[in-house]
Amino acid sequence: MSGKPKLHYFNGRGRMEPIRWLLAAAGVEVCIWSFILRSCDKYFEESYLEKKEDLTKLQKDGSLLFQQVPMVEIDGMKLVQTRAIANYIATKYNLYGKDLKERALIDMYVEGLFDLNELLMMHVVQPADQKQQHFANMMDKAENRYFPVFEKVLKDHGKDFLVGNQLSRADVQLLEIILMAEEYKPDILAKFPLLQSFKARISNIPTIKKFLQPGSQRKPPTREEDIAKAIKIFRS
Ligand code: P9H
Repeated sequence: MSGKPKLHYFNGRGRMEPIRWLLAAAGVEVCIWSFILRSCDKYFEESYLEKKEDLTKLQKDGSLLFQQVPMVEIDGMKLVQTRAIANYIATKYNLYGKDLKERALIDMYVEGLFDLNELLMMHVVQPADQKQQHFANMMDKAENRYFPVFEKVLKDHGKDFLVGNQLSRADVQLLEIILMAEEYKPDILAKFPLLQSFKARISNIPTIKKFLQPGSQRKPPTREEDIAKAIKIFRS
Protein backbone atom coordinates (compact mmCIF):
# COMPACT_ATOMS: atom_id res chain seq x y z
CA MET A 1 0.00 0.00 0.00
CA SER A 2 1.86 3.15 -1.21
CA GLY A 3 0.04 5.53 1.14
CA LYS A 4 -1.26 7.19 -2.01
CA PRO A 5 -5.01 7.39 -2.46
CA LYS A 6 -6.29 4.66 -4.81
CA LEU A 7 -9.04 5.67 -7.24
CA HIS A 8 -11.51 3.08 -8.59
CA TYR A 9 -13.32 4.16 -11.79
CA PHE A 10 -13.19 3.66 -15.53
CA ASN A 11 -10.29 5.10 -17.56
CA GLY A 12 -12.04 8.36 -18.33
CA ARG A 13 -13.23 11.65 -16.85
CA GLY A 14 -16.89 11.11 -15.82
CA ARG A 15 -17.58 11.70 -12.12
CA MET A 16 -13.99 11.00 -10.99
CA GLU A 17 -12.27 13.89 -12.83
CA PRO A 18 -13.00 16.61 -10.23
CA ILE A 19 -11.41 14.31 -7.63
CA ARG A 20 -8.30 13.80 -9.77
CA TRP A 21 -7.99 17.62 -10.08
CA LEU A 22 -8.30 18.14 -6.32
CA LEU A 23 -5.65 15.54 -5.47
CA ALA A 24 -3.34 17.00 -8.11
CA ALA A 25 -3.88 20.58 -6.88
CA ALA A 26 -3.22 19.42 -3.32
CA GLY A 27 0.05 18.12 -4.72
CA VAL A 28 0.05 15.06 -2.53
CA GLU A 29 3.34 13.75 -3.78
CA VAL A 30 4.46 10.56 -2.12
CA CYS A 31 7.93 9.71 -3.35
CA ILE A 32 8.53 6.07 -4.00
CA TRP A 33 12.08 5.32 -2.96
CA SER A 34 13.13 2.41 -5.18
CA PHE A 35 16.72 1.45 -4.73
CA ILE A 36 17.71 3.12 -8.00
CA LEU A 37 15.59 6.24 -8.33
CA ARG A 38 13.24 8.57 -6.47
CA SER A 39 10.00 8.91 -8.38
CA CYS A 40 7.50 11.62 -7.55
CA ASP A 41 5.45 11.22 -10.65
CA LYS A 42 1.95 10.36 -9.56
CA TYR A 43 -0.42 11.97 -7.10
CA PHE A 44 -2.62 8.88 -6.81
CA GLU A 45 -3.00 5.25 -7.89
CA GLU A 46 -5.77 4.28 -10.28
CA SER A 47 -7.56 0.94 -10.68
CA TYR A 48 -9.56 1.05 -13.93
CA LEU A 49 -12.86 -0.79 -14.39
CA GLU A 50 -12.49 -2.33 -17.85
CA LYS A 51 -15.45 -4.76 -17.84
CA LYS A 52 -18.70 -5.40 -15.95
CA GLU A 53 -17.04 -8.13 -13.87
CA ASP A 54 -14.67 -5.51 -12.45
CA LEU A 55 -17.67 -3.60 -11.09
CA THR A 56 -19.47 -6.73 -9.91
CA LYS A 57 -16.37 -7.84 -8.00
CA LEU A 58 -16.25 -4.55 -6.05
CA GLN A 59 -20.00 -4.72 -5.49
CA LYS A 60 -19.76 -8.31 -4.20
CA ASP A 61 -16.76 -7.76 -1.90
CA GLY A 62 -18.55 -4.91 -0.12
CA SER A 63 -16.22 -2.18 -1.39
CA LEU A 64 -19.06 0.01 -2.68
CA LEU A 65 -21.50 1.37 -0.09
CA PHE A 66 -24.16 2.10 -2.75
CA GLN A 67 -22.91 -0.39 -5.36
CA GLN A 68 -21.51 2.51 -7.36
CA VAL A 69 -18.17 4.10 -8.27
CA PRO A 70 -16.32 6.52 -7.98
CA MET A 71 -14.67 4.90 -4.97
CA VAL A 72 -11.45 6.18 -3.39
CA GLU A 73 -9.36 4.21 -0.93
CA ILE A 74 -7.75 6.81 1.35
CA ASP A 75 -6.62 6.79 4.98
CA GLY A 76 -7.96 3.26 5.48
CA MET A 77 -11.44 4.15 4.19
CA LYS A 78 -13.30 3.22 1.00
CA LEU A 79 -15.06 6.52 0.27
CA VAL A 80 -17.91 6.70 -2.25
CA GLN A 81 -20.18 9.53 -3.56
CA THR A 82 -18.26 12.12 -5.60
CA ARG A 83 -19.10 15.10 -3.39
CA ALA A 84 -18.35 13.24 -0.15
CA ILE A 85 -14.95 12.21 -1.52
CA ALA A 86 -14.21 15.77 -2.72
CA ASN A 87 -15.27 17.24 0.65
CA TYR A 88 -12.90 14.90 2.50
CA ILE A 89 -9.93 15.67 0.23
CA ALA A 90 -10.58 19.44 0.21
CA THR A 91 -10.80 19.52 4.01
CA LYS A 92 -7.74 17.28 4.48
CA TYR A 93 -5.57 19.46 2.22
CA ASN A 94 -6.86 22.84 3.42
CA LEU A 95 -8.65 23.74 0.18
CA TYR A 96 -11.97 24.53 1.87
CA GLY A 97 -11.55 28.03 3.32
CA LYS A 98 -10.58 29.12 6.83
CA ASP A 99 -14.01 29.50 8.44
CA LEU A 100 -17.70 28.65 8.12
CA LYS A 101 -18.59 31.67 5.97
CA GLU A 102 -15.76 30.96 3.52
CA ARG A 103 -16.91 27.33 3.41
CA ALA A 104 -20.46 28.43 2.60
CA LEU A 105 -19.21 30.60 -0.26
CA ILE A 106 -17.01 27.78 -1.56
CA ASP A 107 -19.91 25.31 -1.36
CA MET A 108 -22.20 27.63 -3.36
CA TYR A 109 -19.56 28.13 -6.06
CA VAL A 110 -18.65 24.42 -6.21
CA GLU A 111 -22.26 23.23 -6.40
CA GLY A 112 -22.95 25.72 -9.21
CA LEU A 113 -19.89 24.34 -11.01
CA PHE A 114 -21.08 20.74 -10.46
CA ASP A 115 -24.36 21.70 -12.15
CA LEU A 116 -22.51 23.18 -15.16
CA ASN A 117 -20.19 20.15 -15.17
CA GLU A 118 -23.23 17.86 -15.42
CA LEU A 119 -24.33 19.73 -18.57
CA LEU A 120 -20.85 19.61 -20.14
CA MET A 121 -20.29 15.97 -19.12
CA MET A 122 -23.62 14.76 -20.51
CA HIS A 123 -23.26 16.33 -23.97
CA VAL A 124 -21.43 13.31 -25.39
CA VAL A 125 -24.30 10.97 -24.43
CA GLN A 126 -27.03 13.11 -26.05
CA PRO A 127 -28.93 11.48 -28.93
CA ALA A 128 -27.86 12.93 -32.31
CA ASP A 129 -31.16 14.80 -32.82
CA GLN A 130 -30.79 16.57 -29.46
CA LYS A 131 -27.06 17.39 -29.58
CA GLN A 132 -27.48 20.84 -31.20
CA GLN A 133 -30.15 21.97 -28.75
CA HIS A 134 -28.16 20.58 -25.80
CA PHE A 135 -25.01 22.36 -27.02
CA ALA A 136 -26.83 25.70 -27.32
CA ASN A 137 -28.29 25.31 -23.83
CA MET A 138 -25.01 24.38 -22.11
CA MET A 139 -23.13 27.25 -23.80
CA ASP A 140 -25.94 29.66 -22.88
CA LYS A 141 -25.84 28.54 -19.23
CA ALA A 142 -22.03 28.82 -19.14
CA GLU A 143 -21.95 32.30 -20.72
CA ASN A 144 -25.07 33.82 -19.19
CA ARG A 145 -25.59 32.07 -15.84
CA TYR A 146 -22.34 30.67 -14.40
CA PHE A 147 -19.28 32.51 -15.81
CA PRO A 148 -20.76 36.01 -15.16
CA VAL A 149 -21.03 35.08 -11.44
CA PHE A 150 -17.33 34.24 -11.16
CA GLU A 151 -16.26 37.26 -13.28
CA LYS A 152 -18.19 39.49 -10.84
CA VAL A 153 -16.74 37.75 -7.75
CA LEU A 154 -13.21 38.46 -9.02
CA LYS A 155 -14.15 42.02 -10.01
CA ASP A 156 -15.78 42.84 -6.66
CA HIS A 157 -12.89 41.80 -4.41
CA GLY A 158 -10.02 42.21 -6.87
CA LYS A 159 -8.14 39.29 -5.33
CA ASP A 160 -6.36 36.43 -7.09
CA PHE A 161 -8.52 33.62 -5.67
CA LEU A 162 -12.32 33.29 -5.48
CA VAL A 163 -12.51 32.99 -1.65
CA GLY A 164 -10.31 34.10 1.25
CA ASN A 165 -7.41 35.28 -0.93
CA GLN A 166 -5.98 31.73 -0.95
CA LEU A 167 -6.32 28.71 -3.24
CA SER A 168 -9.45 26.66 -2.58
CA ARG A 169 -11.33 23.82 -4.27
CA ALA A 170 -13.56 26.48 -5.88
CA ASP A 171 -10.58 27.83 -7.87
CA VAL A 172 -9.51 24.32 -8.89
CA GLN A 173 -12.98 23.36 -10.06
CA LEU A 174 -13.56 26.66 -11.88
CA LEU A 175 -10.35 26.14 -13.86
CA GLU A 176 -11.40 22.54 -14.64
CA ILE A 177 -14.76 23.74 -15.94
CA ILE A 178 -13.30 26.67 -17.92
CA LEU A 179 -10.96 24.24 -19.75
CA MET A 180 -13.85 21.81 -20.42
CA ALA A 181 -16.04 24.64 -21.79
CA GLU A 182 -13.17 25.82 -24.01
CA GLU A 183 -12.94 22.30 -25.49
CA TYR A 184 -16.47 22.94 -26.81
CA LYS A 185 -16.03 26.66 -27.59
CA PRO A 186 -12.42 27.91 -27.56
CA ASP A 187 -13.33 31.62 -27.33
CA ILE A 188 -15.94 31.18 -24.58
CA LEU A 189 -14.00 33.53 -22.26
CA ALA A 190 -14.00 36.35 -24.84
CA LYS A 191 -16.38 38.46 -22.71
CA PHE A 192 -14.70 37.56 -19.38
CA PRO A 193 -11.31 39.34 -19.03
CA LEU A 194 -10.90 38.52 -15.33
CA LEU A 195 -11.60 34.82 -15.95
CA GLN A 196 -8.95 34.91 -18.68
CA SER A 197 -6.31 36.16 -16.20
CA PHE A 198 -7.67 33.82 -13.52
CA LYS A 199 -7.20 30.87 -15.91
CA ALA A 200 -3.56 31.85 -16.58
CA ARG A 201 -2.84 32.48 -12.89
CA ILE A 202 -4.29 29.22 -11.54
CA SER A 203 -2.82 27.19 -14.43
CA ASN A 204 0.62 28.39 -13.35
CA ILE A 205 0.39 27.09 -9.80
CA PRO A 206 3.15 24.43 -9.79
CA THR A 207 1.00 21.41 -8.83
CA ILE A 208 -1.73 22.35 -11.31
CA LYS A 209 0.81 23.27 -14.02
CA LYS A 210 2.25 19.76 -13.65
CA PHE A 211 -1.23 18.20 -13.92
CA LEU A 212 -1.81 20.16 -17.15
CA GLN A 213 1.39 18.75 -18.67
CA PRO A 214 1.04 16.02 -21.31
CA GLY A 215 1.47 12.57 -19.73
CA SER A 216 -0.10 13.62 -16.43
CA GLN A 217 -2.97 11.69 -14.78
CA ARG A 218 -5.51 14.15 -16.23
CA LYS A 219 -7.94 12.37 -18.55
CA PRO A 220 -8.60 13.45 -22.17
CA PRO A 221 -12.05 14.57 -23.38
CA THR A 222 -14.57 11.71 -23.35
CA ARG A 223 -15.21 10.24 -26.82
CA GLU A 224 -18.23 8.33 -28.11
CA GLU A 225 -16.31 5.04 -27.92
CA ASP A 226 -15.46 5.71 -24.26
CA ILE A 227 -19.19 6.04 -23.54
CA ALA A 228 -19.93 2.79 -25.38
CA LYS A 229 -17.33 1.06 -23.18
CA ALA A 230 -18.75 2.67 -20.01
CA ILE A 231 -22.26 1.60 -20.92
CA LYS A 232 -21.04 -2.02 -21.18
CA ILE A 233 -19.59 -1.75 -17.67
CA PHE A 234 -22.42 0.04 -15.90
CA ARG A 235 -25.64 -0.87 -17.67
CA SER A 236 -27.25 -3.90 -15.94
N1 P9H B 1 -24.17 10.15 -6.79
C1 P9H B 1 -20.46 8.40 -16.05
C2 P9H B 1 -20.27 9.66 -16.66
C3 P9H B 1 -21.15 10.67 -16.44
C4 P9H B 1 -22.22 10.45 -15.59
C5 P9H B 1 -22.42 9.20 -14.99
C6 P9H B 1 -22.16 5.03 -11.78
C7 P9H B 1 -23.45 8.66 -8.59
C8 P9H B 1 -21.78 9.92 -7.16
C9 P9H B 1 -23.53 1.50 -11.52
N2 P9H B 1 -22.00 5.88 -10.60
C10 P9H B 1 -22.86 5.68 -16.36
O1 P9H B 1 -23.94 5.47 -15.81
C11 P9H B 1 -21.65 5.77 -15.56
C12 P9H B 1 -22.76 6.95 -10.35
C13 P9H B 1 -22.39 7.65 -9.02
C14 P9H B 1 -23.14 9.21 -7.19
C15 P9H B 1 -22.29 3.59 -11.32
C16 P9H B 1 -24.86 1.27 -10.80
C17 P9H B 1 -21.76 6.89 -14.57
C18 P9H B 1 -21.54 8.21 -15.24
C19 P9H B 1 -20.92 5.12 -12.66
N3 P9H B 1 -23.34 2.90 -11.85
O2 P9H B 1 -21.76 11.13 -7.41
O3 P9H B 1 -20.76 9.27 -6.89
O4 P9H B 1 -23.65 7.32 -11.10
O5 P9H B 1 -21.49 3.11 -10.51
O6 P9H B 1 -25.15 0.08 -10.57
O7 P9H B 1 -25.53 2.25 -10.50
S1 P9H B 1 -20.62 6.73 -13.23
